[in-house]
Amino acid sequence: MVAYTGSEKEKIGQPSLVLSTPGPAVRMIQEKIAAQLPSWRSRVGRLTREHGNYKICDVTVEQIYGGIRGVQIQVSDISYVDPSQGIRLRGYTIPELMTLLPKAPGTEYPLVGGLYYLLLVDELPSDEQACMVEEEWRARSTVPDYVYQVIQAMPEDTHPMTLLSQAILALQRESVFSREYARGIKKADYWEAYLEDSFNLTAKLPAIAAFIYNLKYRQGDAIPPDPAQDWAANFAAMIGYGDNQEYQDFSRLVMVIHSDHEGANVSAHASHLVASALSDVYYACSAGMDGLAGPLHGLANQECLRWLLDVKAIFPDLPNPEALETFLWEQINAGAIIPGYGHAVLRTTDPRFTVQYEFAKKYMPDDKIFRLASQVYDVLPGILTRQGKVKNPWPNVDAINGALQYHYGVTQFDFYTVLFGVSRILGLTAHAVWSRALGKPIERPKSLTTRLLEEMVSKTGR
Ligand code: HAX
Repeated sequence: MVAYTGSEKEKIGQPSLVLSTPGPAVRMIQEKIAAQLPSWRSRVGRLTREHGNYKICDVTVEQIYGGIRGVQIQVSDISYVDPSQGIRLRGYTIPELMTLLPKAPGTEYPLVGGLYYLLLVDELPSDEQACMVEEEWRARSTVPDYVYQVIQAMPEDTHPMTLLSQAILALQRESVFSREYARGIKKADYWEAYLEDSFNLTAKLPAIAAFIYNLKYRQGDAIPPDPAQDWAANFAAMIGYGDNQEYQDFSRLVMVIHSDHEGANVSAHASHLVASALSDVYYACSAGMDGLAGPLHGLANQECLRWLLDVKAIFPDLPNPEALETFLWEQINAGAIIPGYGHAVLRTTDPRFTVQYEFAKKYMPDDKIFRLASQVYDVLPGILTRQGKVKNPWPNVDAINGALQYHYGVTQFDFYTVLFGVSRILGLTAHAVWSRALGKPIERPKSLTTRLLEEMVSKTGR
């Protein structure tokens, strides 16, 4: 087995990969996945062999032109968005995860290493297993210097999401899978190399994101990692919150709730599509981040806070409910899209919104921005419902996240999607590992022309 042992301050041009044995957490996870694979492969094999012609749904012309909304085109056993209940990660709701995942020492908030174990292995980890993942991350967390140089070489006004995506792409040079593929590893073993790449990338991403933050907003004043901290708290420490237990807990919460949202949202699907060509985890995750950077997806996070601040500028003191309602109607009637509201799948308040809302009620009940976000939550769903256009009038995860970040002093809202991305890498990589483990083929649907569609519908006379 091949593993990346990490490297200290590598020079550009020097190879950084070395042969070694994987760390204990990777070995444990490999064994756990390998033990499950015969059963998974037989289940999938039986479905395709015995029920290959079973029809899941029809696709309408409206769906083809309408973003293939509602067409069931993916299988994700890692997470599922129930329209009326929200996300379940490996079957567990957000409140269940907050209770059941092993906790970081001295807090009621989970170790993200435990969540990653769950996503990969489909089993709740013990405290020891969660700590092993954290330890493996620590051991692999050194980022080669050339990645930082790529980030530094970019113009100052480059969006942080561009820097994040570029950094991931720059790391592609480290891919164990790409190197092993060139050497001719067997298809059945691809997933093990993907797992190696996934651990290396997820281990390094907090340091990369912190570097971007410090470069852009703290005059490049880097803060060294704190090896005593877990993955999420260490990230918080590296952007200046080493002494702030409350923000570290918020970081743990954020990293859990943003980690995955089933397989067909823009970032997950983009990443899956790219990996289906056997592009490695770095290529796939860089593509996923590019999708996350769109305002209708992860960038909504920053748009929400920008919008809340605009509203606050109009109502420097909190508006009374009637004034807010009038203002929101004006916005809606003028055709504005209110960021943080609506969802392509959900038909209820996003539980990822709720858990942050509860956190804010506990730790910052009097914060002005939070109270404004809260007032909007009281009024806007009713307005959107009465207007009757939006399929889901309820808030999604992004409606509130920025308000909390802002409260703690992370006021640079163009960074918010990066925070989302650091968490989402967990889901993207877990999907990639399992896609290779189950031998999923290259994804290649078929496109039509408008003329062909016109001919098809004219034949039916409808
Ligand atoms: N405010 C005002 N109008 C809205 C709206 C909102 N928040 N959300 C949807 N609409 C409008 C749409 O523009 C559409 O109008 P038209 O028919 O005139 O085009 C109509 O309502 C129907 O849209 P929909 O079917 O309910 O929504 P979609 O499935 O097409 O899109 C979106 C779902 C999330 C993209 C959409 O609700 C939106 O743009 N919301 C604001 C941006 C946002 O919060 N994005 C984050 C989503 C969560 C996420 O991925 N996070 O990463």
